[in-house]
Parts: sequence; structure tokens; C-alpha cells
Amino acid sequence: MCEEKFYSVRMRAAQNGPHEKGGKHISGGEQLSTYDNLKNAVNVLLEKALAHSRGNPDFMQIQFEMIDKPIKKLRPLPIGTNEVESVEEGQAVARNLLEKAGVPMEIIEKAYEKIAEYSELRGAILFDIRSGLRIDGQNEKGIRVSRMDWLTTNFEKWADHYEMPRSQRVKEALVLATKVSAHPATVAELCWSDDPEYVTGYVASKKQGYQRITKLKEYGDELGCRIFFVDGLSDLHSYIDYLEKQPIFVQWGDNC
Ligand code: WAQ
Ligand code: MG
Repeated sequence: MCEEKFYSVRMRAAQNGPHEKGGKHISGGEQLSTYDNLKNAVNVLLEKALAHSRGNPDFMQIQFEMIDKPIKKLRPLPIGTNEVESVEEGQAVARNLLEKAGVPMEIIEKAYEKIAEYSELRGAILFDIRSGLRIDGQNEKGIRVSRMDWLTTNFEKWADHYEMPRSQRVKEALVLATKVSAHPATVAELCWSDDPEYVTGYVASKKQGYQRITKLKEYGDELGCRIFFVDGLSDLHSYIDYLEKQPIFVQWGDNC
């Protein structure tokens, strides 16, 4: 399996036209697949977008391409769950975790002031913790992290072991957080879904791992958030290249 060729499979779906023509983002997804599994990978992404709580898409693009670089393996970030009763309590926990991860409080406040403005994206915001400025320059698009996955059988073993739901969503979020936090310039990530029915979000960092917070927004709210707080970035272009292009497999345990 380790020597096999892999393909990056990506999907984006929107309503009222494609994203670049002002359509509403419905869903996106990325997988790594062997050639034999491509049909299945495309189907998983197709289904993810066709039955989506943000609405029915009228535009969808699914593409695959062979990966020419070796795939790096990463252990999943350690996981923790913070049970909270309210959005206020959840957001207080999130700010506290961000501060402990090394984001200064005034920068956290600055980022929060911008969250409503940033919440219609299909990607993530890069926020520099020195200047307190957004640095990705991608406007309504954001940066989409890609070329990453976790083999389902290995993920399910992990999920059973940690008594976590065997959910595609948890898998995708932990894969993304593991890839992003593995870069030396990433200080922390703050995320909650733009899907109206999903209110659990997280703060991830090298120091504290993947810290789930059970309520970061009200049920029914379609405004999501994904911010990568970065520090000491000498080369923005190579950071973005890592996020978009470096292939990563998350793997738990030591088989392979
Ligand atoms: N790269 C960059 N940004 C992304 C990506 C990606 N691959 N995927 C999603 N985003 C951004 C985009 O702006 C979305 O609107 C936003 O994040 C939310 O994405 O229980 O479901 O896929 O442990 O809706 C976290 C908690 C769930 C899971 C997060 O996000 C758990 C979630 P969604
Ligand atoms: Mg979503």
C-alpha cells in the first residue's frame, strides 16, 4: 500500500452559481485515493454536497490529480473535549485556549472583531499574531487546505479507542488540524462549522492538541469560522504551498 500511487480528489459546491460568481458556499471536501478507490472517493464527496444542511448546490466541481510528491505521515493531535453549557462559556474557553497556545489577548480580540466579516468563506483566514492583520490576501476565498486524509480503518480504530464518534466530520477536522499545526509557523487554529446543525468547534495547537468545545455557536447559525494564527512566517508563499500541496496521511499507531 505504501508504494502505491495516490490521487488528490477535491470537491467544491455552491448555490446561486459558482463561488467565483458570488454563489453561496455549500460544501467542500478533499480526499487522497488510490486509483482503484477513485469511484468511491468521488462518490463520498458527491454525497457530502448533495445532501447538505446549507442547501442544495446548483454548481459542483469534482476533480482529481495524481500526486507526484512523497506522502508525509503524521500522528493525529491528542484530543480533548471541553463540555460547555452555552455559546458564551464555549467562546470563553476558546479564547483561553488560544491565549495559552501563545496568541496575545489583544490579537484574539482583533480577530474576533473580524469574524463576522470573514464567515462567508470556503477556506481559512491566516492571521499574523505580530501585526494583528489578515495576511493571506484571498478575500472571500480564503486558503483551502488540501491533499490530506486518514485511512478509514485506521481512523475507526482510533475513534473506538478514544470513544469518539466514527464520524467523517471529526475525521476531516482532525486531519486538517493535524496538518496545519504540524507547520512550525502555526501557533493555533480556531474553528467552528458553517453547517447550521453542528455547534461543536475546536481550538488546536501543538501544545494542547485538538481541544473540542461542545458549543461555539447557536443551533441554526450558518456563520462558520476557520482562522490559522501564525507567527514568524518568513515566507508566506511556502506556507500556503504547504497547506495546499504537501500530501499528508494521518496515521495512528505504528503499522506500515
Ligand atoms: N481548508 C481550509 N478551510 C476549510 C477547509 C479546508 N480544507 N474545510 C473547511 N474550511 C473552512 C471553510 O471556511 C468552512 O466554511 C469552515 O472551515 C467550516 O467547515 O466534533 O465541520 O467543514 O470534533 O463546516 C469541527 C468539530 C467541525 C468537529 C468543523 O467545519 C468535532 C466543520 P466545516
Ligand atoms: Mg461546512
